[in-house]
Amino acid sequence: MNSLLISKLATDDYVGFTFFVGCMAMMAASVFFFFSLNSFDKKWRTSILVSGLITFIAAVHYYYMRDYWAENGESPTFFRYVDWILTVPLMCVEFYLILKVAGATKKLMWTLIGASVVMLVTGYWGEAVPGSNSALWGGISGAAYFYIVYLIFFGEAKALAMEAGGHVLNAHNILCKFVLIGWAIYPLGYMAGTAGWYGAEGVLFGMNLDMDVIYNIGDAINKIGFGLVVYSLAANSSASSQAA
Ligand SMILES: *C/C=C(C)/C=C/C=C(C)/C=C/C1=C(C)CCCC1(C)C
Repeated sequence: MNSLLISKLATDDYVGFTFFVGCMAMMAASVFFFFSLNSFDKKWRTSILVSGLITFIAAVHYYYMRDYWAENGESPTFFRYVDWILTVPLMCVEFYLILKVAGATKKLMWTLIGASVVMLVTGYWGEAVPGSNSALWGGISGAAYFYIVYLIFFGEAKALAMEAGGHVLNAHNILCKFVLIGWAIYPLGYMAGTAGWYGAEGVLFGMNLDMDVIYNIGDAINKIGFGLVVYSLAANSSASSQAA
């Protein structure tokens, strides 16, 4: 095989299509975040930089995943989880960074990161290791996911957001919804891609949805959307501090 040549993409290859478009969207978002860096107050620059790093890391992984899919016609599970194990903890860092104004501790940041690593490692086990009990590992992963939801909706992170108030509270609340609704897309992809759920593998609730299409849609919504919430927080807050 000549890997320098672009593989043919069949017109009904939705998976290949979403890998391709996902790659472009992640690249465009990264350029957007990086170039906007200097237009905001200094205190927001790290947050915007992290938004750009999240989409940039995803862009590079999508470049490889697109290729992997085109060459092998199978799910690039390994690259997928390497992408997530880098980008999801960065999203946890994002919560910490915006709550720092209210005194968020590194301990909170590491607790969120720890829970996200448990969520992803157990998910990988259930998805990638042959003969593993996908439902059991998915359940453990789901527990870690709900722990994250708890911390940001009701726990320490929420208390800090309330203390910060204003634009920060507003942004925190929107990010919480991304985690509750946007991140819930992933367990659906997992169920569609592993055996033993509400149908045969590849079929979920009677719909024939491919796991990778679901994951790719989730990534576009969550990685770019998350970054845009932080972007508008920086824009709103920089604007009101200039007016003051
Ligand atoms: C940019 C990538 C993101 C935001 C990825 C998030 C991934 C998840 C929230 C995955 C969650 C899972 C479960 C809650 C249970 C089944 C296994 C996973 C790993 C798909």
